[in-house]
Amino acid sequence: MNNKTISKFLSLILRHAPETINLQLDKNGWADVDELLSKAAQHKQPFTAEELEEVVETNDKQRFAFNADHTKIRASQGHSVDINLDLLPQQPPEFLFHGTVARFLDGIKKEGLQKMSRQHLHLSHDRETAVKVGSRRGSPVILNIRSGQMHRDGFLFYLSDNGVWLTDNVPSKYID
Ligand code: HQG
Repeated sequence: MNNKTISKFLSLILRHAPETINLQLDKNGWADVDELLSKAAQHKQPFTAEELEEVVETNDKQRFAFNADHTKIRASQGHSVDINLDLLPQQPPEFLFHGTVARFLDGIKKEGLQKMSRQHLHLSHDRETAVKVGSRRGSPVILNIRSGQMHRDGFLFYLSDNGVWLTDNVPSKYID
């Protein structure tokens, strides 16, 4: 397997479907490295510890991370499986942005922004990124979130390793 194939395989196993090779992730998303190597080989996807080290080190988006002694590995974000990344709460900027589309605005006005099927609600630090997120669904509508005020009011914010701001929900009174 070349580096790209290994990286794609790791995304599948560590973010979405560890059961494909009968692997268990712990509650924080970590997999045992020896178990990953042996189960991948059993399922005809063999790669060595050295190749794994190289993929983690050279990955363009730094998608994966080892623990301190390199006995465990996990994806840094992007999970569909229910794990807790254990990120520490951070102070957000005064304003964050959320890109959505007009057909969701009634619901958002009524219930605020909800995380829907994901583990967190995703917010962007700049308008440009929010425009890209909203454009996935049609003509983008950009909402300004008063994240500084939310933080002062006790709401928790987290910053993913790839720069996405995460929170649980945004009540409509904080949306401009
Ligand atoms: C909307 C991609 C009605 C919300 C992107 C959004 C992002 C409501 C949709 C990441 C609502 C949920 C996340 C309410 C929220 N009533 N609609 N009360 N509250 N909504 O995909 O933010 O490629 O779960 O506005 O780049 O669009 O996957 O969230 O439109 O960072 O890595 O419900 O996904 O990254 O949709 O996208 P999503 P999102 P990846």
